[in-house]
Amino acid sequence: MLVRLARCFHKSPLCMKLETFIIPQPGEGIAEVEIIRWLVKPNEKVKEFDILCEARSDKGFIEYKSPFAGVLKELMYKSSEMAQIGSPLFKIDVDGELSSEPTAEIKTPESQIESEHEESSGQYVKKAKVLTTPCIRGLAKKHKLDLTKVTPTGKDGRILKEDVLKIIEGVQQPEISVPVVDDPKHISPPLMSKTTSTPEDKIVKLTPVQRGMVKSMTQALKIPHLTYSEDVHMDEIIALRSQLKANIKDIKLTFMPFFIKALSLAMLDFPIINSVFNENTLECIYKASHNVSIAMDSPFGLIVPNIKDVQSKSIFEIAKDMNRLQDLGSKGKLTDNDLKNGTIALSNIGSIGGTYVAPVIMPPQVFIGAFGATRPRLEKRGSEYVEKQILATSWSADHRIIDGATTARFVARWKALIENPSIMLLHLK
Ligand code: CAO
Repeated sequence: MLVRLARCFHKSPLCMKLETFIIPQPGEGIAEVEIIRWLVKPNEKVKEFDILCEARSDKGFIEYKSPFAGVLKELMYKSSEMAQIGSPLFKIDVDGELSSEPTAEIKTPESQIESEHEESSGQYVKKAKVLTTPCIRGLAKKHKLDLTKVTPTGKDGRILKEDVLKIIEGVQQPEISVPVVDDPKHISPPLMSKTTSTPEDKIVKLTPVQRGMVKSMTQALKIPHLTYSEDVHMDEIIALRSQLKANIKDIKLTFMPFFIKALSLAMLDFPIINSVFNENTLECIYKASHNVSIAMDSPFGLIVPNIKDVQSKSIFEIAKDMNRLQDLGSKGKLTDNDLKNGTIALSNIGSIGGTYVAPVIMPPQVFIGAFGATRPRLEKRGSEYVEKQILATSWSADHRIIDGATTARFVARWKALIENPSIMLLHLK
């Protein structure tokens, strides 16, 4: 990159006025961001305020816009690289005309993707596609390293320089990568390594989302948790959801919007459940807004955006918000606003499996609920056994300010709403 820039200056020192974009501080305590992707290639014209780059920090999604009009000349980071706050992100020639040089001279990380070929008995045999840059290919060639044996850690399976260096420097052995398991119930036969070498440990850098989790979970487990479990009959709400689902289009209506609305209604009589606790001032703030944080499993790890003002929303509005947050979460596009100011949390692991869990509170919140799978159970009614659908629920309260009796009463109120969903109708506005 630097060599290329020097060349441009050398060729035409007077025709280029380069302006450098420095990565601004997106929020307190953030030292770096992960570059998701570039939307513009070098040597393309850009206008002021064009979005050039998407990135994310542990606090959310960020778009970097161009403060200048001109020609984009240099990208300082590739997709999936970690970029330091305060370092240059890109350079723009603000007097720039499009270069007459072949664009191949200035390549984006995307345009550097090639497939790997191997010469064998005078023939070209196409091998598995390897995503990386020519520079890294050169490095691998120099060290006689087969790139198909390198475990990629970059975006979309791209091989980064450090992946190659780890092997060259002997930190890591070339290995066969194991595919990610999407369906936990599907068990593939084990991949047998052809080599006899002993397996090596692998050093994996945490993503911004995982780094956020390190901080928040360490903080959270300083809180004395009171964990409480209860079984809830789902038959009524299953029937109601089927009825409503048959009559609505364009919204995915799962059980979560009912759980969330019932939580909000139950909290009207238990305001301490929707409070935040300041241990320094020994004050509890009963929050007026019910901003319900939802633990979501995303391709980037655990994310916890919140649905704002649930107390004034219908079940359909909550479902719409859930759909929006799930969509943004799956693309890594949640904003700081989606993630901050939650007042209570829910986690539903039920679509994956499980019964009871010990959910971890997200301070300064003081309460969290978690749901396992709904499963059938035979129950005695008179002289007969009937099948009932049972949801296993677990709740954790900050035991410094909430006692077991309050927790039990609150959960009983929530359970009554789920088991008799028509009561929720009384609260419709
Ligand atoms: N019981 C019965 N059915 C359930 C269920 C449960 N507990 N949970 C989900 N389902 C059903 C849904 O109703 C849906 O069925 P339909 O296709 O018939 O509508 C299906 O399973 C898939 O649901 P979903 O998971 O896509 O949607 P959701 O609204 O139930 O949950 C979300 C949304 C974001 C909570 C969930 O997708 C998710 O990410 N869960 C994981 C949360 C997690 O990781 N928790 C751990 C936190 S600590 O690390």
